[in-house]
Amino acid sequence: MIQETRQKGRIQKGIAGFYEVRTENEIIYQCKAKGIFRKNKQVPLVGDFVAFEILDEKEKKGNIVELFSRKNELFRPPIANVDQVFLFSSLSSPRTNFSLLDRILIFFTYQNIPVSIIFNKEDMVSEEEKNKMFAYYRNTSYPIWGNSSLSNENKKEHLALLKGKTTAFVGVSGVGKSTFTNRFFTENKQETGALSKNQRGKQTTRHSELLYIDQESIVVDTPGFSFFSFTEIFAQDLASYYPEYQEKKQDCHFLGCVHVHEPKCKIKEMVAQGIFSKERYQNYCKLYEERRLADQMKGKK
Ligand SMILES: Nc1nc2c(ncn2[C@@H]2O[C@H](COP(=O)(O)OP(=O)(O)O)[C@@H](O)[C@H]2O)c(=O)[nH]1
Ligand SMILES: [Mg+2]
Ligand SMILES: [Zn+2]
Repeated sequence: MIQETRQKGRIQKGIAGFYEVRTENEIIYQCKAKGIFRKNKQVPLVGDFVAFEILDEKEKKGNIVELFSRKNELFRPPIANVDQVFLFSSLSSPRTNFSLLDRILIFFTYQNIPVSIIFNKEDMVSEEEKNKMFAYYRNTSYPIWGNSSLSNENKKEHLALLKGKTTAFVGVSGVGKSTFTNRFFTENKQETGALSKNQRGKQTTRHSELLYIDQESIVVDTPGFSFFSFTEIFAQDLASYYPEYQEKKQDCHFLGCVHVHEPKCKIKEMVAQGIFSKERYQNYCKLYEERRLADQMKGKK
């Protein structure tokens, strides 16, 4: 007799059309997604909350029949329902690319996903160098801290920050995301190590999966990326995704000030006073110009 029982769960892993769905009781079912999703152009993502029908209870096989609405989705890597992002960068090898880091920050700020910045490999630099790097984000509202994934220092504090949330670890390759992740697990370790120069002979494609510290505290170690672009954000709106500029813009003389060429601009004043980082501001101006040209191109089409 075929018994169809509906259950709820969350996709923790997806490989080649199969999805591992985990229930609240921590039971894992191997599921397929029926054709209805293809018709609706919906693709189930890791992190999705779903309903599925049990096809075979003994073999733990099922069919996903419904995707519940998403709080958010990341595209690179594709994950749904992220509560926060830990954005990793390293103080040394590879040294932080601030312009790239800003782009990533803008994207998550745009998506309304809280981001903390972790400067890893602090064991490799002097206190002075570290402070210089930290100064780039002075007086922004992003939580930011230094770390060495090689030590277990502050692990308790990190666990407290991860508690009850789904956290994605994001950042370019080689900054220590997987090493950091492995501190919280005794099994199912993530592969770590620097990429070879030509990237041959190394498995570089990995699937993101939900890793459960406990039933409510979940981390996602993501493969690195080195390029980040966004097309939805207009030049005019760019400064809205710099929290410290956004907070002060009402003190600019002109309404709709974008803090580039306008006189009596509060942001420029604060940069000149050294309250905000000059480098971050210069990178903002470059990005503004890049977006402005892109908007112009779009307008001409
Ligand atoms: N010195 C130092 N090396 C680290 C630290 N974290 C990771 N590494 C090393 O950096 C390399 C890349 O680490 P990995 O975790 O694979 O980076 P991922 O690509 O971001 O996942 C490995 O050789 C790690 O041992 C750290 O805090 N300090
Ligand atoms: Mg890794
Ligand atoms: Zn301004």
